[in-house]
Amino acid sequence: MAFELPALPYAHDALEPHIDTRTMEIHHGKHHAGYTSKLNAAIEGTEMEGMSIENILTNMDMANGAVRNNGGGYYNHSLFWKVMSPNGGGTPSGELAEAINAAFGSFDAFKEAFSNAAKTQFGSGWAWLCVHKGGKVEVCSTPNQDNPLMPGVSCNGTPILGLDVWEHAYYLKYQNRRPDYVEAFFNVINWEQVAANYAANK
Ligand code: MN3
Repeated sequence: MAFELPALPYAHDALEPHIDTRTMEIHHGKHHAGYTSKLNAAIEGTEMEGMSIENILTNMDMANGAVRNNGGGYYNHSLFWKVMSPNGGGTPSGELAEAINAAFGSFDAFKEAFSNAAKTQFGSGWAWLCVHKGGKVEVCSTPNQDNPLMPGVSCNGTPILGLDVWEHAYYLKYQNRRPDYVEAFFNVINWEQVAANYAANK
């Protein structure tokens, strides 16, 4: 069964003014849709057809550029839409907050580490908050559509929060001001979803 573009869990304009409507329309309807259809084309007729996206990425041949780029793009954006919400922002609570405090000392220190990962990723890529088995969390970044599930990537664990820092994610509204986009992202983070991701993968 082929992968399908997941529906946005809110309207295109729901994240205004932090993420603008036109960017959401193009980002979901063109970019994510493109990764999805190209992933399907890349795995059609191979042993990967019918596997879960997590299984494909965890076991992939990193030399397979079509699966690496489009499988990463499919997975990364599917996570990205879910970890944002028009009712987002604020700070996490419960065991996720405890794990963040254990790793970084405070929420503000986590925010600085995550923001720095996003701002200093050269060119296109993603910033991540990942969880390791046992519950420890870590911040890292990856280039292009790579992610921590893939073998040999500089960080590992399971992504529970991701931020797209490709220019297509912010250029219409923020132009070259990536730091302003990163700051705005914190107003829409869906911490309930991130906590659910943490609980499911710790
Ligand atoms: Mn993108």
